[in-house]
Amino acid sequence: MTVRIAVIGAGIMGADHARIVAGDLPGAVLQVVCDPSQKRARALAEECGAKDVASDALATIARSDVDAALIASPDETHASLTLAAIEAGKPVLCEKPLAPSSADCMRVIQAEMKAGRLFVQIGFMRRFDPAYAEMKALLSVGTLGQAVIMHNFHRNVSAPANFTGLMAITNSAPHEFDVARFVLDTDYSSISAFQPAGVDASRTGAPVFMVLETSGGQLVNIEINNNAAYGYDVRGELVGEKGSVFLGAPVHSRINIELQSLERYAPDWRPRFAEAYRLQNKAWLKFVETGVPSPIAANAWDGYCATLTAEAGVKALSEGGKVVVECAEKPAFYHR
Ligand code: ISE
Repeated sequence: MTVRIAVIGAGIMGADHARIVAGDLPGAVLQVVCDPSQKRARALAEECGAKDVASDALATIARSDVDAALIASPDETHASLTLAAIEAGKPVLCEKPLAPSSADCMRVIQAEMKAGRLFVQIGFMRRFDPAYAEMKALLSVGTLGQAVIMHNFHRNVSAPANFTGLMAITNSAPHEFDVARFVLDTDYSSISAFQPAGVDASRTGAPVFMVLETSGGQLVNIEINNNAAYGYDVRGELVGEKGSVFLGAPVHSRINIELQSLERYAPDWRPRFAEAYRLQNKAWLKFVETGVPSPIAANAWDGYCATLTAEAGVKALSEGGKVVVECAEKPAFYHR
């Protein structure tokens, strides 16, 4: 059975997912591209060969010719559209974050538990990145010994005009909040957040530096710099008692020119994590087909944990000092 997918949102991520569904997801068909801008929806639908276009997200999710929804609309719409998909009995891949507030994440969790089965996968695609997968594997087989510290750098070329200073924590850092939890297989106990004194904190994309403690006794540090200028650069190093492992980035060529040798940085996250997005979407399609979620994919509980940590990080930055990350008790429903 071909899975008929509706992509909700034709912005930067919706367009990327539509291209993956249309061109690199055997077993699926791009049934509908939905966006309030019909011009944008039509352009993407024509590019990808979608069967139809629409402007009403809720009506699209309810359509009888839509089997599953991929939500890539603005962050503040994610929770309500995910709830609609659960209500319609349709599996959903919801781009991060699940919701800007942990309370709205909890509404999704309660709806999914009431429905009695898992419907939701969250778009924390780094879990599928081969480098993070190798990092986690080396830790789990004991090569590194006990993990002690995880370093994370996350640099964008420049922040979009609508990016507020706090979105470094609420929009960008959730990737690290989730992937460090995933690699270390732990939760956070506290977070501290800082900004360089010499930087205008109100400036879009001002750097933020965070230090988190985990319930497993590790330290996780995260640098977010959304105006790094030189390239899209995500780095990491997992340090254990016996060794460490650096996060590698896919390099397809090295250029020798004018007495120099260089590698190019990606301009943004889409080419840097191209393989991760494709592996994530393939895992989601298998979830849609079988009802069995991928053991590594992020679910609604993971989405809640990332948003809760972001909320604590915003509090830590504004108040100073260490803020306790108080995660609710994980329901058995979400135990893998
Ligand atoms: C963006 O929303 C993403 O999800 C990217 O993966 C991340 O690198 C970027 O910082 C976010 O703004």
